[in-house]
Amino acid sequence: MPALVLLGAQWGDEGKGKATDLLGGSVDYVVRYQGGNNAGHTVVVGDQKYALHLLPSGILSPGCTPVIGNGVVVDPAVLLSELSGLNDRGVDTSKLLISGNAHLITPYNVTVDKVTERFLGKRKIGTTGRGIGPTYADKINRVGIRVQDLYDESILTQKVEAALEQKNQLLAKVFNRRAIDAEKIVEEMLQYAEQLKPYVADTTLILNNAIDDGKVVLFEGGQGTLLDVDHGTYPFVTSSNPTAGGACTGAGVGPTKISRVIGILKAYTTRVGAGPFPTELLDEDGEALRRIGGERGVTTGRDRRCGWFDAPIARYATRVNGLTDFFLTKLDVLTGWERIPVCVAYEIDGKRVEELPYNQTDFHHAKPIYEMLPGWSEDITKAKTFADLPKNAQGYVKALEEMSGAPISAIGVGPGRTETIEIN
Ligand code: 2SA
Ligand code: GDP
Ligand code: MG
Repeated sequence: MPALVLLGAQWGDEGKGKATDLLGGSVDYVVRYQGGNNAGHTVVVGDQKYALHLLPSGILSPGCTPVIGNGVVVDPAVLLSELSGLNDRGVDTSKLLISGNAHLITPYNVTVDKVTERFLGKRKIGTTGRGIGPTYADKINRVGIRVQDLYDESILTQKVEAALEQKNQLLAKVFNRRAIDAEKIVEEMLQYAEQLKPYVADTTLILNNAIDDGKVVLFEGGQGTLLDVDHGTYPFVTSSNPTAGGACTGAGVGPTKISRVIGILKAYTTRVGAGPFPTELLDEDGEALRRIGGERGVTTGRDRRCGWFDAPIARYATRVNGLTDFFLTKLDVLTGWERIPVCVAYEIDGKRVEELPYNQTDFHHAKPIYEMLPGWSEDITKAKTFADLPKNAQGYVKALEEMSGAPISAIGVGPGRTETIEIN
């Protein structure tokens, strides 16, 4: 098992942080390959709770080298404050590696993100406001600033000036904002250069050598499959590729090196931000899932929208990621419902549709077709094996496995490291 990917099978917040942390002990490198500090991963270790945004969850496993790959967008101020927060709590962060090719989120990217959302009003995406989309836009427009640029002041100045040329016109003419001063931005970015220097490395070379040496490398996705800019519910997506292919481009590792792709799948569904969500519940069941599941954004504190499990989404995730297996999380949250509805297909314009439609309008019109599964009332948080689960909980897991197209290899029954059932 030299290299494996762990990613979200739905709209993010499936419990990837906990799953990565769980594997951390047997993994040599944990690599973030996309996104930035829009991610929010909660990891509970004993009585300690950690909220990670930019750093890979592997930073909490002492034997593991955490890596920020080239596909990530890095806000240097956030990174340094996350590192010092962990250091204050006794976590050793000295092994961190950051790709010199990763792009930097600059203050003007954050400004553009916020003013664009305000400008869109009712049509807004509901971004996290962390500058993610505008930074990736600069990358694709070839006016991005990379980590390596911090070490050449003249290049950095030229690049910041080039990036601001168009933006300042846009800010003035469209958003009625004052121009941003390139010199001030360069000055601020240079402040971070020395502090980040010890971590900057050729991460692609290091990771490929590690895999060739038989080391175990885990690629940790942020967000989820349906937030993918290519395969998600566009335009209500993030601006990167959380799907499995993103691990290759976002870390510089070929697909032939990856032998396992784990999809993290919540036993129900949540989403943060705007966009279609067929099984969304706007009633007391939705409120109960939010309350019992603690469904609140780790980065922005926004309430997550909640709904029942959606099997076409899980099948879609299996297909576009080539999933080898699933970790099913938060099964404990469903304890207490007499009957649990599961969406098995959609009705679109009067027709039954089994698979997630590629057409945006169709997905907006999709009505869930539910199958009712019997619930359970016993506390399952102490279950250590599949056999410890009540019959109906076993039946729920088996039904989801059958509908989702890949085997379930672990089940989460609580937020703690040990509250997991592993299935061989
Ligand atoms: P952005 O900021 O450009 O990436 O926003 C675009 C869309 O992507 C969604 N998005 C997320 N959805 C779920 N979880 C995310 N991370 C945080 C968490 C979210 C939070 O773990 O709770 O705290 O609000 C995440 N990051 C981005 C976002 O809601 C937009 O729909
Ligand atoms: P991520 O973005 O995928 O890493 O997920 P988040 O950390 O944003 O959200 C998942 C939340 O569920 C966190 O608060 C976790 O501590 C919690 N969690 C993870 N697995 C389980 C589980 O099996 N049961 C319960 N009750 N909580 C879980
Ligand atoms: Mg999250």
